[in-house]
Amino acid sequence: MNDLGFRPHSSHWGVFSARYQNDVLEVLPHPGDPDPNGVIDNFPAALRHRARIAQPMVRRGWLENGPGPDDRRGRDEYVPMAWDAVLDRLAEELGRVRDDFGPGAVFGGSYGWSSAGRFHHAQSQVHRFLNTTLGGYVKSVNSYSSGASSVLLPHILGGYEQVTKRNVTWDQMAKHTDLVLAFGGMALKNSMVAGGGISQHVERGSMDRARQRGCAFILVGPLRADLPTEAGAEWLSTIPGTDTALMLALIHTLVAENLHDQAFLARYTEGWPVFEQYVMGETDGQPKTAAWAAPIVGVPAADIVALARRLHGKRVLVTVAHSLQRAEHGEQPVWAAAALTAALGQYGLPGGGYGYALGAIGYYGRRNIAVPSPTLPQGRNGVTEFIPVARIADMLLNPGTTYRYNGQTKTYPQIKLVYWAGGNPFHHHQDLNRLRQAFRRVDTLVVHELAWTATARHADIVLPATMTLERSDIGANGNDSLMVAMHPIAPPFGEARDDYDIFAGLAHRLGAGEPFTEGRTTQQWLEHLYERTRRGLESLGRPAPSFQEFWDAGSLELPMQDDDGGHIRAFRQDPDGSALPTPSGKIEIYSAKIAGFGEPDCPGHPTWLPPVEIPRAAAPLHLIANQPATRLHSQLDFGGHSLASKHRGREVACMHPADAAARGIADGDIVRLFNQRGACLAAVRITDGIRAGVIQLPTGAWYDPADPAEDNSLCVHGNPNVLTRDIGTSALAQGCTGQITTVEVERFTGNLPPIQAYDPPGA
Ligand code: PGD
Repeated sequence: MNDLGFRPHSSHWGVFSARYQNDVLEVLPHPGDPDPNGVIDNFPAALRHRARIAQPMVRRGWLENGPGPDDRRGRDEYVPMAWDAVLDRLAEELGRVRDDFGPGAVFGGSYGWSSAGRFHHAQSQVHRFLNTTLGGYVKSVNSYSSGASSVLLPHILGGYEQVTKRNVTWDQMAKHTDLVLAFGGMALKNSMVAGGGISQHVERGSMDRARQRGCAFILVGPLRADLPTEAGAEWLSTIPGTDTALMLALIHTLVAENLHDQAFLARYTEGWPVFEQYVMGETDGQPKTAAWAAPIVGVPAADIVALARRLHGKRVLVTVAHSLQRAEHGEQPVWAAAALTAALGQYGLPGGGYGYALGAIGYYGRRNIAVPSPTLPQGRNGVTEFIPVARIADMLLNPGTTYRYNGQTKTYPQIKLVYWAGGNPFHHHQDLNRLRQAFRRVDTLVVHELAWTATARHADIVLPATMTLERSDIGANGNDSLMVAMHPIAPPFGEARDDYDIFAGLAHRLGAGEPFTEGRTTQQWLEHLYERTRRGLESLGRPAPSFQEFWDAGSLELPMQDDDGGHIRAFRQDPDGSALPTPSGKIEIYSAKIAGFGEPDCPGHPTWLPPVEIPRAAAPLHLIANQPATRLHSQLDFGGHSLASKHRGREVACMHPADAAARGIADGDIVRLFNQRGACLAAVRITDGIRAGVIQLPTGAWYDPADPAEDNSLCVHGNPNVLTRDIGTSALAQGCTGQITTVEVERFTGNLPPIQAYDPPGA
């Protein structure tokens, strides 16, 4: 605590300190942060907002009729219940499902970012609880962030964590790179966030340093704001979802003009000749020339040829944003960029190579800490069944049916009970009207939440969780040197309890109190988790303060590993001794393994596969549904910083002047975006920073159906996931495809419906 009563705390969007006095919360960014994230300003208004959940609530239909599929989810009333009564009732229901159907009937995937503390990380708490009390649960694998790349990269380059977290750093870029070719850019709103908290936002400064040294940045994509002004980028405005075609054409030009690094390709890659035949048109009769790509990508052929020539002979860093792979055939741009980087021979050079997802999140492009950080052990899951995370609605709607994933044929399990804490599927999933139907199929949906999100409004049992500011924790991520003693800032809201205490209460009722808690209070857990780090420091001969010393100091500076370029640099230096962990030990431009899976939507080498959903008469515009700048996902959408970015209470969509004029839309108008799946309202900002034919609406505005009783009701607030399509990236990875869809837009002239998303049900 400082002299003014500010205590240290941390969030995914930055380390800060805060003071709560006389019902007023004040926050201050970490003094060592060169570029603090304004998202911390969501806290003051959010802490005691009416959207917070004050007491346990049970859906009336579930209370009256007991567990079972129910169409009233999402439009029913809620009945308050005392903690003891609700925990008794829930323990009984968990026992029923476990005894009658086994833990394989419980879905505990519970995806979501929850909050930054490593102990109260809600997803880890759910998993530990289900493992220790029920013997396991059906889990989910991969993430909504990187569904396609996390499956593809291990086949072609090595472990996902190695490729993203131990590779080219910002520091290397600032010192060595001549040209950054950024597919999808590196938007600061994304790198401002890092799971577990971050004390220094270095990305803007690093790009500034690189540019001042003479490094050129080329942004490829439909949105100019995807690189900060500090990068001074040239903008190659392209049609969404066409990067693979552009990459193939760049490779074609390099090969046709003999500018590709043949020695590198021969020594370090597997299967280049097969791929080259495809690029040159020898296998399918279509050379992937710049003239071929030009109409697909929406860029003149001469510009593509000029760009390819410009890449030759320079220290080039190729980056690919997560967003490119959060789309149909999302594996292809990730793989094609790997091939382009190989053709340039740049892997493993300081500041050169393939920075997959650099800038997508705050912990990429940094050094790694040299000691273990605190993590909550999750116990053993006795259920082996899993789904790729974005297949949740498919699983609930189609139990017993088969699907393909990473070379396997799998069967969706029959789920009776879904347990969710720390995530908001009505934010993160696609085709929300379909998701609504899916959640109606289960017997029981349990949600722990701090606020009345749409997910909470569809649950049968809603348990109020404390917000991070209301509890003690440790903030840490493996790529930031500051570990933070997160002191409690304010008392819990209403009757809210920590997720840990809720689970401990349930575990005791289910006869598994000791295995779950191991007899520890929260503070004893923190001390226990801290011990790993302390011992790591001791073994390095570093000062290793006791837990109490760390807690009193408020933070601890941890040692970092060297910036050594990771396994790709080692591979370049010694391709035999430090072979890549791929089947051939090399960069797989052609993968016999993937080819052997026989998936038409993910062949054995990077391939241009036109998307199924393209603009057409009924939906002529591409919609980019990307990450928001004023909040993390849907978290604290009711906070001051997030609300200030809305217009007339609606989320703001960006439109090109030509598209707006063609529809009689003016800046500030309210519009209706619609397609065959749903419709939502948004306010419009007209800008030439977006490509014509594209509209952009960020995610995170809380789903707010005009009439919750009606199916497919208009979302009056601007949640783009009522419009997005719920299909996997391909049969290889089955990743989320929420980034790109197609819509029509019209001016909304009716009476503007009120925003009700933040009002507690029945208020
Ligand atoms: P959040 O809004 O962060 O979204 O999806 P995710 O579900 O993670 O949800 C976290 C929830 O946890 C919030 O409701 C918050 O209140 C709650 N919470 C916070 N702390 C606690 C706690 O301590 N206890 C409990 N019980 N709850 C807590 C994010 C997902 O969305 C991601 S990662 C990506 S990358 C995807 N991006 C896109 C996209 O680009 N485009 C589309 N169309 N859709 C996407 N969805 C995905």
